[in-house]
Amino acid sequence: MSGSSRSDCICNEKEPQGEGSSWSYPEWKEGADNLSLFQKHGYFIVRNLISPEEIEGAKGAISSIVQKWFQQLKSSDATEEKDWEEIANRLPDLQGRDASEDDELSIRRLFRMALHDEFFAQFCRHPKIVSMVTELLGPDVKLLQSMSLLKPPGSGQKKWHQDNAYFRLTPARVLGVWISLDPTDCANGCMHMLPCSHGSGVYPHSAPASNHIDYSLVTIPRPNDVVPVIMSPGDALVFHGETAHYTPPNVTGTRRRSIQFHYASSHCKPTKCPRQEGETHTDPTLPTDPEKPHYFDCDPQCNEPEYWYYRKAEVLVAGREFGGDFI
Ligand SMILES: O=C(O)CCC(=O)C(=O)O
Repeated sequence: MSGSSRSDCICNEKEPQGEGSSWSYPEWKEGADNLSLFQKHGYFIVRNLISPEEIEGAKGAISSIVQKWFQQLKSSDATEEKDWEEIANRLPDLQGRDASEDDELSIRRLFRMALHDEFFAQFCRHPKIVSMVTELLGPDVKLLQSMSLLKPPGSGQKKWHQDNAYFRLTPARVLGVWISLDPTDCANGCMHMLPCSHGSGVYPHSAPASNHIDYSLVTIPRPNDVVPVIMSPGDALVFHGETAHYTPPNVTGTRRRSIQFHYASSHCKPTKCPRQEGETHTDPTLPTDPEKPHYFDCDPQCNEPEYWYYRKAEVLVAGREFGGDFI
């Protein structure tokens, strides 16, 4: 794809593969037993889930959210802290730069677009996606979270993690639908999966003291076990909420844009902090690191407001609401 160095990637992929990727993945097929495929591997690929027009629509909607956000930021006393939860997360290392250089290149993520943008409010109910997620999760499904991951040139890795370390839903009937808007490979930070890592619960995660909810796996997978998922625009990666994944830094000169929707069964419940229940699941044999005190399963601070942020559903997309669920 780019011919650039990709030495930052932890998998064993030696050469950029681009269009001619030799990797094969479990793949969704109309009318096949996709539920068994998902249950076995913890993820699958859907080729051409969305059309070229829908890809352009999504890119346009992202640009318009970014422009609106910067206008608001420039014309009011809004601060990044204030807006972070609802709109965007700027690249920390680009924060000092003048946003007018290129607003979109300074944005790493957009959050909760389905709540404040009409295009994404419709898009999360895309009939093909709803049909697929109800096949996997059952008839009652909520959109838990919408995100755009813009991965600009120079942006860093997203460390290994399981999404249910953030959501903490039980049962773990939760999945991500990650749709590429640009070609993705190891050089620009494609998704990397640890196949079959779902089904045994959430493994121990830790977080840096500077960002106590930026959870990542304590034990990093071995490179030989890791699968880089090389995708074309419009392809989707559907993965279980407990399937461990990571993206390496983007070492190319161009963005790697994607949109990601997390869906969960309306029957899921948020788990409490195990400490509140008098339980501790953290492996007692792990060394305690004063720089990383916030083990997922044994958080001394609890930090409940942040945890709840990741468990607040955005939209009911199919079936019924349930009282006392994860909203
Ligand atoms: O797209 C990325 O770079 C990472 C996405 C991801 O793993 C996440 O948001 O949980």
